[in-house]
Amino acid sequence: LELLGELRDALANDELILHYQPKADIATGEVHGVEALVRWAHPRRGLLMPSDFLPLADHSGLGRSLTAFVLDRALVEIGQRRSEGFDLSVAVNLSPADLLDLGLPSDVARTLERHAFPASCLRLEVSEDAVMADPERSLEVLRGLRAIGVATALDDFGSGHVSLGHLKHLGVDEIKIDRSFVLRLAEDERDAAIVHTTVDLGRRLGMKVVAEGVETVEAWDALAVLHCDEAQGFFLGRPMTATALAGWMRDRA
Ligand code: G
Ligand code: G
Ligand code: MN
Ligand code: NA
Repeated sequence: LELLGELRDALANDELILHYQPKADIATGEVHGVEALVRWAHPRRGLLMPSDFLPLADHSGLGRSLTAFVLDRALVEIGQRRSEGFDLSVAVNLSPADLLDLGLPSDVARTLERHAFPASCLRLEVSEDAVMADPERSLEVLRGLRAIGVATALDDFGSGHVSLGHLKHLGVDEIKIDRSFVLRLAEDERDAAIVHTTVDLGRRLGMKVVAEGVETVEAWDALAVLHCDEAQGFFLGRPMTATALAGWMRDRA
């Protein structure tokens, strides 16, 4: 409860910061995208991770404000990287409340316009369980996002309750395979079977497939054999500040 009051203040006092984790094309090794991940630089408790405060935000009606903050900040910081010549798109995670709000697409469109940030360089990630809270309305919101030119991704795929029937109708542009299937991909044939099938499913449905939680060269190589499109994980890079990202991109070039 104390933390809830502090979280409201944190949004106002600029205590929330973003780290960015790179995502690479597996076939070429090129990095053209990052995912924005929120942290709370708490004045007394230190750096808090999303699991420390997102549930609180979601259960106390702060989900929409949090997303608005993260989207705004991400477009500013990645907009700076883009103006320095880095060809980057950014993925922002939506809160469950965003998917219940039919006004989200017009809010996002206004924010893009305000920052002169191309809609095609923004991707919005939704979790399976946020979608399942109200699949019909989520579908409508996702449709609205596509209509303004923003791509969508289904996060943590395989770990929640989205059925293949829902996947078929959602029309997301990208599936992110949950890291629980990727961490031991090179050692566990069952994980390999699941990843292989998901890559195939995504391709047949016209969706890009991204593996998250790629920690080792073995996992990376296995994903290359399976023709997975993109990889995200500690093997490629840890989440880092926007400033560190500029240096990281320069070092890779
Ligand atoms: O950074 P970390 O791995 O701890 O993130 C854990 C979870 O928090 C991830 O599932 C991610 O999707 C979620 N998350 C991270 N940043 C944001 C954010 O800005 N908004 C929302 N709604 N979720 C986020
Ligand atoms: O949206 P999502 O929940 O997937 O957010 C990614 C989260 O996963 C972040 O909190 C990030 O720190 C974490 N993460 C990113 N890469 C790896 C990885 O390679 N291994 C593990 N265990 N966690 C990762
Ligand atoms: Mn995500
Ligand atoms: Na994820």
